[in-house]
Amino acid sequence: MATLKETLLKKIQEHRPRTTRLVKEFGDVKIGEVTIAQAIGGARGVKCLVTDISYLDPMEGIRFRGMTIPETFEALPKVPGSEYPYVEGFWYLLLTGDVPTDAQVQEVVEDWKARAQVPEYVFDVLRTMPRDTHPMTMFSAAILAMQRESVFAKKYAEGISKMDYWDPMYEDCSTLMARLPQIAAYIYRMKYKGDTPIAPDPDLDMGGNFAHMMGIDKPYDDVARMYFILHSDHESGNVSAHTTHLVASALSDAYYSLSAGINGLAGPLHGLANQEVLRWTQDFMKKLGGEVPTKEGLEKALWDTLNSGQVIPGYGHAVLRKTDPRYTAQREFCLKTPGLKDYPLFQLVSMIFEVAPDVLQQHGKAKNPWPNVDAQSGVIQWYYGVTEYDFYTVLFGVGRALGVLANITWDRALGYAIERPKSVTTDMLEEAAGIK
Ligand code: CMX
Repeated sequence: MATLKETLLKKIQEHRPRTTRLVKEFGDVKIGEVTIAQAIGGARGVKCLVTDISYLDPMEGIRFRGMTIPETFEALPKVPGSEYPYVEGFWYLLLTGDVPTDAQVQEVVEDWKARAQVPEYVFDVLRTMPRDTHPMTMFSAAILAMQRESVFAKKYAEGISKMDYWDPMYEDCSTLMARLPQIAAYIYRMKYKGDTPIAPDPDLDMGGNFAHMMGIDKPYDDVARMYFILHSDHESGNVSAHTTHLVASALSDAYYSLSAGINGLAGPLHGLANQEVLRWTQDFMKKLGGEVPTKEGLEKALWDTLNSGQVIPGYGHAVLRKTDPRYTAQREFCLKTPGLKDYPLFQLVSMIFEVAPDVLQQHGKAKNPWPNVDAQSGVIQWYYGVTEYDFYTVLFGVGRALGVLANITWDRALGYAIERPKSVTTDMLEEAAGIK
């Protein structure tokens, strides 16, 4: 059986001529135009990134390597006794585009175990930080602290060929993936659970081990697998993916790049929205003082938020124009899980789903009035005891690492250039508009 790395090399060698040919023979073919609104408005819709790891259709939602979320969950090998697949198998899929066999999944499981030992100084770094530091700051700092481990940085300094950059990048990315679950769980137990970190169990897969290190019983292992896979990748233009790609394009290694991407994920318009959703719903529940919320009360609270100039967290999207299938997948998990289905917080989130789209439509600003992934994810965590909602974005970050690290491995394999778009001045825009 070919190893993952051998399979990846074969895929890279097959793919390289396609990229080379496109640039050499068809480099002048136009795939879009840029308007003034796009230049000022966050480059929305500008096609200037390439990735084959995932694609986001505005009406359909995400496809990972061509597969929808239900297809992905269906196709990948499952952990025995669990309903959800191995995260390790999903990593194989993202990197190669192939659904792995059981044996191929086990290779990744074993490989990650061999790389999983988090250096002691990482825990020292975390312990030196004030305990009220945001967990995303801790997560990013821990990743950055490990930069001295980078095989890519070492090989680059030794003078490696461009054609081989992907290899040490793959090494760093695999090592990071193997270590992130323990770092995240350590932050959680140190910060919120009376400083009681739980050692990893080498017999468990990534999702199972994460649940174990969090100190949460089944089916939280399946929640972790589902959560990490759902949050992994959303093509290249979102802030965390784009930042990771941008930093890596300067040939910064995976540690520098992922740490930067995690900092972007920590923004309230991006990953932090999942914490904001819970904060918003909890504040709303508090105001009701234990009363069961009515649709009218909820509608008023939504308008109050909008009228005070704030966004409704968990709603809207830069690309999507329908309900996020990541939202739907988590909603379906809630509906099929006894206990969760009738859980008051889930009922409230479902009521927001009934009311918020109409309110946002009447408000008339958001191009997409439907919920995104963040509107649903906190409820599940809360139900399983993770009520410390400022930790939620760290969970997002562990999942997001799968996508962005697979992407930067391929960036190096295909020799993508250092990113350097061109800026213009306001004077130039006024000239282009013919008003100057
Ligand atoms: N509540 C209120 N207003 C909203 C809104 C929401 N949920 N979503 C968009 N709008 C507003 C925008 O703020 C913008 O207002 P201005 O014209 O005053 O600047 C207007 O509607 C148009 O925005 P848009 O084109 O529909 O959306 P953008 O592509 O600019 O932004 C996003 C996308 C996600 C940042 C935005 O919808 C938002 O702020 N949502 C709430 C935060 C959130 O859930 N983020 C998580 C997204 C998923 C993720 O990355 O994790």
